[in-house]
Amino acid sequence: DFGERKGQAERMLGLMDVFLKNDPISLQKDILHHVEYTVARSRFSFDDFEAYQALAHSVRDLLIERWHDTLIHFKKEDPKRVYFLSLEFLMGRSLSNIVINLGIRDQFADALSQLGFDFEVLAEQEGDACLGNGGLARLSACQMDSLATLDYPAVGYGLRYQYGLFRQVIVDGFQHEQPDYWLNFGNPWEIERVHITYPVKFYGTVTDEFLNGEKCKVWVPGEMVEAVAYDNPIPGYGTRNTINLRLWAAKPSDQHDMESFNTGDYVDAVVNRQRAESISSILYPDDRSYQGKELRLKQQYFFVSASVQDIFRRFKDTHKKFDEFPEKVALQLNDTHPSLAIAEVMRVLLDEEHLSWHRAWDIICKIFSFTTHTVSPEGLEKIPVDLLGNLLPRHLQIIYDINFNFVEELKKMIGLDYDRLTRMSIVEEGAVKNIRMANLSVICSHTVNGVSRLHSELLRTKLFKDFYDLWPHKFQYKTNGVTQRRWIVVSNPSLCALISKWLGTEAWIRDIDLLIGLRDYATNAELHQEWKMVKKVNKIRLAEYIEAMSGLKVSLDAMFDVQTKRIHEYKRQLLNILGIIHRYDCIKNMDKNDRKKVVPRVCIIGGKAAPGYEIAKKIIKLCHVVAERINNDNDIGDLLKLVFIPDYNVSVAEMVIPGADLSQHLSTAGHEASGTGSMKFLMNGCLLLATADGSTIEMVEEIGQDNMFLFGAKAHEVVALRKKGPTLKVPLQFSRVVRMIRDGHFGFEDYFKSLCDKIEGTSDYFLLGADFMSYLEAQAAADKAFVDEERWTKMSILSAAGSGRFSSDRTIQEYAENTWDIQPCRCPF
Ligand code: GP0
Repeated sequence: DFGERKGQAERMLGLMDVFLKNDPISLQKDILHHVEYTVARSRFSFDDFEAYQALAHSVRDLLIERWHDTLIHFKKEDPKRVYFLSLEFLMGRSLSNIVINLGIRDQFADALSQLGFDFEVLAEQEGDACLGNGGLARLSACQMDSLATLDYPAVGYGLRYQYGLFRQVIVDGFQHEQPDYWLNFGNPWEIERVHITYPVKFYGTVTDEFLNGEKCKVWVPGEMVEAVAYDNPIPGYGTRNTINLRLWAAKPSDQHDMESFNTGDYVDAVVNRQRAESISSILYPDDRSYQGKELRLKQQYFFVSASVQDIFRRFKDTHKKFDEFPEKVALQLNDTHPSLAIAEVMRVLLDEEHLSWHRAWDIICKIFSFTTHTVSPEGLEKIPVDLLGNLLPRHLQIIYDINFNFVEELKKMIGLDYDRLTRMSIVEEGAVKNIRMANLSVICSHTVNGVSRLHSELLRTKLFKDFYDLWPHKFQYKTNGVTQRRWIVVSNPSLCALISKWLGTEAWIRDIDLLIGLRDYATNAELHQEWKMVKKVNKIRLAEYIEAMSGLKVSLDAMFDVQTKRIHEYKRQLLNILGIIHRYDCIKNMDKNDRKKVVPRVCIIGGKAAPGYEIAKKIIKLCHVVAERINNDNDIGDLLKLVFIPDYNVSVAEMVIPGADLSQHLSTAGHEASGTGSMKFLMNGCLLLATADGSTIEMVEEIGQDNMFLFGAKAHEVVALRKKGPTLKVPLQFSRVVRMIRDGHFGFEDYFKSLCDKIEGTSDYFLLGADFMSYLEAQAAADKAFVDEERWTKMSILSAAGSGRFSSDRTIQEYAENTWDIQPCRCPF
């Protein structure tokens, strides 16, 4: 039968693979097919958004095919897999990233232009997926891209929040938060798996029972919800491999609270049931402090429990003996947020698989690795014992048992040093008893990673000193990285083309070390011309955005000076604003001749403040009142402008970063675990003005001190400076700008009083006063360099050329080799 044979042939050739249909006509047909049948608009009449939807579905078809092939290949090969557990993934937009990784961007762009559409315009129709707060969450997204590209058998697990990070709206200079109901217009990049569901249990009691003559624990839950899988295929670049990011959504379970249905209160019972969905409804917007919230704990356990069940199911499909578990499974804890996975795996092994404590514990110690992203002890999660015991009674028992065994062992090793035992215990005694999730994670993981060398040093000497002394071998670090696919190829196409032209290859997109080749042309006049052109194109794009957003016209000749990141006291956006006030004040006091020497600046600040973080919100307001004053001062003109970019997110970053001349990273040394924004700026040839903190220290090693503007106290000096406290002298210039704010120069003096109080006298914890002069000097050095165009361009080229170490490809390879012990598993083309 011809039809059947034809069908077989098609199956053998691959359904609709890129090789068969990358000609413009087939692609157009495919897009129009989706316009008509998926989007359900007439193929004769559809708008940009509908065209985007149809396009996305065409791309998705290609993606799904590769994804299936990869999953089948993994299944066949059965390699050890890494399961990347993270409560946050900041994916941003997907379309451009996906078509570039699939290698079909140009084909689609051609096909679309023949249909009368512009690829870039359609790409901008997509909303951002903001399922995360900041650096930590974007890091997870970059790492997924690298895991796929490097062919590692990996699965990402997280939560499918219905509301992502709030949208920041500025009203009268104040931040307001608006809900981000991002699924409103559908999400073509996810695949709902109605059949992949797991029950997740909460509350209830634990009883002792006998099973085959053996005593065992039985957890009788009080509530049950269903976790439904939503799969998000993540394609690698230059490979067929497409891995899975599985996000869980909460749905009511059929077993949920059956009692109330029998009591006759039907409507109430249904409404009650529906509440289950709230577990995955919202992302917590405070990046770092969410202590003591039951919903947050429920979210953590919900995604952990579903993921662990999924991992066990996959393992048991092909394996019988649990001793093989560590040969097939590596579990990566992205911060302590998923650390309940430790107790959950233990529970499953003990209570469901009936392994002995000894065997179960042995497995635990071989499968978990933990990465921490913070330097501050307050950043470490604690869970009140009462809360945990109520929500997850069996897990609390298990954690207590783990702790008991650990403390007994510890006593044998260090004796009865009670101070130390108290510090190292998983249980924190006190008015409120807490479970220290970081201690749990360190004790149960085979490896503890920091995110930069300095961070790791601080972990070993401060945060986890007691543990380091006990188990030095556990401690490693993997300096963070970002993916050049997103942060150069997608976001800066002109720079991408330029780099490929000068290196004579596109191979750097997979092999970032090749970037170093640009060093050979660092003084080449022709490259300088082209390099400057690229920067100009990106500055125009950014200037247009600023004008559209705020009505402000900025000069392209000015230095575009950017600080974009979450607003935090330790990140010192305030130092930046004080510096701007100082600059303004200086210009005001200059005569005509001196003004001619001023390097014009457009200062750009952006970032969200956690909704409950008062001081951070005041910093945003201060930025606005200062901007208002400066931008409307005719006496200043183009010499200085200040712009606050609202709602900073991944797609805004993609536009801002390539357009920056200078970027600022001002954290008080010793406070930024790594910093990843800086890496994106560096890759885009943007010069850095920074403290010697986190990964910046490693950047200096790569590109040299002469090519950056470093300032401020070093991490070890910070400690000494703080000790000096009240005897510290602050420079007059500093007192003067703070006085201007206090005296109401910019209005709202009552509102800003607490802000000023925080940085004057003994309370200047983040040392703005102490670092102020050094900061101004670095700024002056940047001005001086900027007027020497040739020198600046050379520094810019050398920045990009030296950024290779900060690719997440390098980070992931190090994790694979030194922490997870996994091998690439490449799907044949
Ligand atoms: C660290 F503790 N980070 C936390 C947190 O709760 N959220 C978060 O985004 C960041 C660090 O501040 C970082 O230094 C780091 O590079 C990033 O995690 C990824 O490791 C900011 O860039």
